[in-house]
Amino acid sequence: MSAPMSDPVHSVLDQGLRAMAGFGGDLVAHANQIGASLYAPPRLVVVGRLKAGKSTLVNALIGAPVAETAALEATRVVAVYQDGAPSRAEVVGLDGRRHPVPVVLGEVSSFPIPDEEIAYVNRWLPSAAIRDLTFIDTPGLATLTTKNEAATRRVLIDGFEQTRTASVDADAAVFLFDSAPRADELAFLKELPLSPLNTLGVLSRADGFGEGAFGRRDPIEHAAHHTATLARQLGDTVGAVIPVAGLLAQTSHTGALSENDARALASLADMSPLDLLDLLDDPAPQRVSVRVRDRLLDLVGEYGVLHGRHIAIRGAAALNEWLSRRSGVPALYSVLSSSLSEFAVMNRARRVLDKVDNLAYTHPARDRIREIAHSMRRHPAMLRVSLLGDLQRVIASDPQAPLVAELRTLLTARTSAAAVGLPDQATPQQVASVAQQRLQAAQARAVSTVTAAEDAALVNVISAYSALIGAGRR
Ligand SMILES: Nc1nc2c(ncn2[C@@H]2O[C@H](COP(=O)(O)OP(=O)(O)OP(=O)(O)O)[C@@H](O)[C@H]2O)c(=O)[nH]1
Ligand SMILES: [Mg+2]
Repeated sequence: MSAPMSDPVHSVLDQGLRAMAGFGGDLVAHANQIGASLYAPPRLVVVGRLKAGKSTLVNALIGAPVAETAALEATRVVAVYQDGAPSRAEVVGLDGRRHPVPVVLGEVSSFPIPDEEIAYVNRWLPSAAIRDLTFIDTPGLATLTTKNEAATRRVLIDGFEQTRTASVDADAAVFLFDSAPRADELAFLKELPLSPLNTLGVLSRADGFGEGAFGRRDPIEHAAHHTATLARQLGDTVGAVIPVAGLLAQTSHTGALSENDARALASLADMSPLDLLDLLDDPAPQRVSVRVRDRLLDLVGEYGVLHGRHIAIRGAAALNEWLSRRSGVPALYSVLSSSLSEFAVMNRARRVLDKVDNLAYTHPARDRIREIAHSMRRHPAMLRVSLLGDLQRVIASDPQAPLVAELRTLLTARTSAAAVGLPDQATPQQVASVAQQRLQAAQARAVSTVTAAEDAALVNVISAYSALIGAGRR
């Protein structure tokens, strides 16, 4: 294990694991193994309907064309992309066994075991883009190809409870919709063992939203407008919804676009939109060859052709910059690296604690391990980690419970004042006084709660208000 981190949550867990290793014997190996997940980057899984644009988005985020996105080729297995050299891959079987897979010219060749026996594929490649966050691409959820859906379910949901080795241990999720979410997708979202603060909605293929590129409204603006409605509908499953055109970002971020492409696109700049629309459908176009036209469509889609041709006059670099900005991926990235990462890190802390608990069930030194788990949990720095777990469990048992809003406020507030619903300029005494009222209300509710999840959550909510009262007195 490396030196303790400055982050208080990490320090608490690190010290606990060191104490556990101090008992010697096989506990050294256990502590190291659990510690490895503490120091690895949090894991973000990309899920959604078949062909929603998941692999395209993963490529755009990684900045390399590593995930399969061919129009006819669906993603068949769960793939975990992490930073590491040399570029290599291994298949993890449902039985937990690992098999190395040859990577030739950046491509993973065939798998040594049948798809049905694969839990996921680990893929390492040297890339700064995945240093702080590991990305997981998944087969699409669909009614037609239930085989693909089964592969995703067993590592995210079923795997979680039954065979823990087959779980990819996601800490956060990006859920892609390319239109209104379907009932089965919403059901899947609810089953994910993650809180809404760890889940981000993406309205994908935004460049084709509504009537598409040649419609009356700009599809990306239209999609942005629609995300507000979606965010309201999905409030108890996702924290926010962002419109994204992954294809535009994939082309820009992977360096797929050449100066020749920009020139070809610029040569269409003087056409009227109607003539351009004809050219896109024409089996024998005049201005450019079929091959060039189809390549442009593959690279930037109809939207990129229609609007990018004027930018392309300034060259490939300007076009790249425009594509990236228009794609919405930089905006997505900033959410990923701020709030979503923060909750992902907290979720991972919770997984570390769960692993210590599990060990206490099976190990002969169970009492000492349990004592360590207790002392880790009791540390004030761990309160937010507990509250995040409470949020997920309370929503799972009753999404309408009043505690949901209270937990969310406590978890997302940036100041003590905001944590009790006061404006930021409130004095510490005012904060303490409202916290006192909330504390009493929580104590009164603790007598009459409906579910075990609420019972457990109220204990932590009461601790949170007590801490706010204590801070106000100081
Ligand atoms: N116009 C446009 N096309 C996109 C976008 N994202 C993906 N596509 C296209 O949609 C098709 C499917 O994209 P993928 O990224 O493979 O979708 P997926 O969700 O990974 O699909 P499965 O793995 O089969 O479930 C490809 O032909 C992509 O080029 C987008 O933002 N805009
Ligand atoms: Mg895919």
